[in-house]
Amino acid sequence: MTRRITLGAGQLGPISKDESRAAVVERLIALLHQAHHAGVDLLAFPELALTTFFPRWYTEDLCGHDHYYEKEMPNAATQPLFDEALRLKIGFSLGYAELTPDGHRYNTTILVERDGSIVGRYRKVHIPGHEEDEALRPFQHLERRYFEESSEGFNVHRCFDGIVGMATCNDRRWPETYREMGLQGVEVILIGYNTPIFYAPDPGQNALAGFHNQLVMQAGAYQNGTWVIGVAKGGIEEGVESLAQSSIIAPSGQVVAQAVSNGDELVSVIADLDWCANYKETLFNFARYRRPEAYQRISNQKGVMLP
Ligand code: CDT
Repeated sequence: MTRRITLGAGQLGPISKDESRAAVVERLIALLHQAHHAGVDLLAFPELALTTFFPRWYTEDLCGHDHYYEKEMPNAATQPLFDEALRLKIGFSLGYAELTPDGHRYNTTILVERDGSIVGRYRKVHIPGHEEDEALRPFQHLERRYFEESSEGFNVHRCFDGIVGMATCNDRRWPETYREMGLQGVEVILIGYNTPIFYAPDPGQNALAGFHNQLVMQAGAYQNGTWVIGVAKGGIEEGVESLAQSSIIAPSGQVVAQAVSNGDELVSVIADLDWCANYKETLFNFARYRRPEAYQRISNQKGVMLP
């Protein structure tokens, strides 16, 4: 018996500043319908999937962007997405800006099972960019102004007949992200991203944006024997070009499906979750071969100590 499920990446093209939540939810539902035709069980949507990527603009007052945050989930605007997913029996992950009742701001993703129950919530751990306006940049990346780092870590969830975890955008560049979940036996990692191709601190990296995207997710999948779905909001949004290249990656590290456009597009693949064991029980049998006692113990420190 193999545990086969169909995984999907619901890539989004740009969302303009003026686009309403209702219009975006319609686009998400259109992707759900395509997913239904492809037999998808679990569909991943991107980071901040309900709005434009607002951290590209500075507001003096932190609350200046409050209209981009969700105060509850589901809410009136997103309920039609939840209803349609339940009707079609498709589970999904959805990234959005969360403003908690006690005033905390997180870059959050929730995981919803096919029966409509919310089975997991992830708040982004690695928050990139900067806190203050850097006027010399052609556009800002103020995630560190608008989101707190979560201390909830990388948890996994038993659902979809397997073990599922989440990460968000910049998290995918850090090996700890995958390993934290790998150590909990993860079999599918869902990663939404918004990645501007122009990187102001070192534009020399621009041409490598696609390579680095693949490099980190393929390595994370292989080194932990897990499926990875990387799903983008791509295309030119409010004048800023973001990487598309949504992909589904097998536990072998191979890209088995990839978007061909930088707009709204479904990518899907039939995935055997039992294939994870081929890697988890051989080369990456952690219990047998991993040697934590031989590694420098830096994981609980804020900075890395160099010799
Ligand atoms: N959204 C997000 O995390 N994007 C970052 C951009 C880094 S440049 C400040 C990423 O790692 O793709």
